[in-house]
Amino acid sequence: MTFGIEFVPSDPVLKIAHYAKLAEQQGFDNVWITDHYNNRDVYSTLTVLAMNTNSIKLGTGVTNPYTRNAAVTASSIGSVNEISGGRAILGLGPGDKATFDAMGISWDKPLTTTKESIQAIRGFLAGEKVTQDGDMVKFGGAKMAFKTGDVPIYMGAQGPKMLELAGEVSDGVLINASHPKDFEVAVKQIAAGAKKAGRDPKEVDVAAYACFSIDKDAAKAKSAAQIVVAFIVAGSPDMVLERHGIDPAAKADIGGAIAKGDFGALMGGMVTDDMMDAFSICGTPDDCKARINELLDIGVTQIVAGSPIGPNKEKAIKLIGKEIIG
Ligand code: F42
Repeated sequence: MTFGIEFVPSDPVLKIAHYAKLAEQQGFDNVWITDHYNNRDVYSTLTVLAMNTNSIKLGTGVTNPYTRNAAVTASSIGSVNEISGGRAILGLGPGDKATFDAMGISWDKPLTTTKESIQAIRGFLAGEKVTQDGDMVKFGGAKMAFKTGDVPIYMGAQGPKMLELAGEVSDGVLINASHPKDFEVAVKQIAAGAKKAGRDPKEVDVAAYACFSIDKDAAKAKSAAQIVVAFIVAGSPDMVLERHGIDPAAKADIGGAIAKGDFGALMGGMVTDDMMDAFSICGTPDDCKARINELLDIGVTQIVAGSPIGPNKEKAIKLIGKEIIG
């Protein structure tokens, strides 16, 4: 098993570098930086992290093929790979529709676009001249002018077809989920894709990209994660809520409270314990360890501590290092 940590560059980059350095010292294997146009730029952030760390792997968690052309992505991640001495990982997903609407970008054929972009990026990273006439991604003989080195490609995926594609073509998959029930389903879909492509499913690193909150005081850990869980519930497909025995009607209530900024209602009972259990790894080190062990038994191979990590990020990173990784 490996351990990753996610940072959203809504914080200044030097602050993230401080946390990433601490995470490296505490034994984390990977740091993942999210990509949204309205935060600090993912590649600038990864570059600063590369200059401030020595061994931790550095990934986009995740970028997308709509705001950045596949050749530009290959050049950017190849640069991070060179600067970091071969520590880069490319995490790529189809992106977030709401963000693209705001940017005036139409979100057509996300699965096809992801698949064809990965095909092109693999070509660029291998130093090939890429000529491609896909449905969504086309190149007329483009080639990197420097050696990027080999960079593993991970996919951000939740849906059945995306997970199957990840099994077919990716080195790993970052799944926004925290509960064994979701991974039971996901692992089967990844394995089906791997089988289709004649691969051993074990070649695919299955990462639980989880809402994570740890503290010696379970109540503090819970209150730090409640708002994140509210957003997850509001954005989850009905099928996923039903899988966890949560009434899909709760989605509209929670979405409404988020829209009104009524955090009092969210924290005061609207986000139930069942929702916390379904959509976060949360509590004392022992609580978190118990959930992690359940996930490992099902086939998860990387645990990514995602937002909020804990009520106090620095303490939480040290606690994970000492009580869970160590
Ligand atoms: N998105 C960001 O924008 N930034 C981030 O930093 C980010 C981080 C992140 C980390 C982990 C993670 O798992 C996801 C993350 N995401 C982030 C979101 C990510 O980019 C994707 O939005 C998300 O993972 C995709 O969700 P999904 O797997 O449910 O895929 C969607 C597109 C879906 O609908 N999938 C369907 C499925 O079954 O898997 C397939 C739909 C399909 O087949 N579409 C056809 C096609 O070709 O695309 C077209 C069908 C037609 O007829 O039009």
